[in-house]
Amino acid sequence: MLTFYHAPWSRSSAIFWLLEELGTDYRMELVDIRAGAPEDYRLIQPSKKVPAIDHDGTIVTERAAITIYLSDQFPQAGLAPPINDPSRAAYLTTLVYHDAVFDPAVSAKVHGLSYISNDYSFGLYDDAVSYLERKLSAAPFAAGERFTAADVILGMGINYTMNILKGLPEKPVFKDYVSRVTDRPAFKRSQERDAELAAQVPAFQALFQGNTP
Ligand SMILES: N[C@@H](CCC(=O)N[C@@H](CS)C(=O)NCC(=O)O)C(=O)O
Repeated sequence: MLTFYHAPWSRSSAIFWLLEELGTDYRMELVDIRAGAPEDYRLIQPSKKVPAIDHDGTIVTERAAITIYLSDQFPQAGLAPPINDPSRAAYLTTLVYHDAVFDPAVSAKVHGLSYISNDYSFGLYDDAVSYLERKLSAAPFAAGERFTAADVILGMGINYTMNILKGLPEKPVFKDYVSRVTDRPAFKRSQERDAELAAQVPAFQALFQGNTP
């Protein structure tokens, strides 16, 4: 049994997309992070955040770890380069880079944090933007020539940061990448369902008044 702890329109939406790509059966457990997750959820996720998964009693937290774990558990989906494949290095690097560097650097930027690179492990926002621009100009996907689970995480991150948060310049290379990786049935399916789930969340209901998806 695979249980997915999720809150719509949150960082766990990337794992929702991943699960749809994998095509495996799972049970979704909604966590109302906007109202505050119950204290006992800390036994699943120590910071009471989503996503988390429970796979036959094995709990995995953190998007990068969940992505690596699930893509290796369900290799038939072909979303993870095998251990000896040269593209595995870029695959793993992208997953961890997205969560440990890009995501916090963007948060620091949008919250106006002023700092020097050496003070924070994630370094500078401008360096992250330049790196991703170079990387995605050199190859169409995060790990090279084909779509992998790393594109679920990076694609969701760039899409959200550029199009919703407005925290990333709308460079053609980013726009083309987002178009390439989101033009997939699993992305569209998970996004449609996520909007339906968001409409049930009291914190979002004002947004939906007269405009229910
Ligand atoms: N490092 C975590 C971050 C997850 C995260 O930030 N989740 C947010 C939703 S966007 C959350 O659950 N926040 C609820 C809270 O902090 O109470 C990961 O990558 O999985």
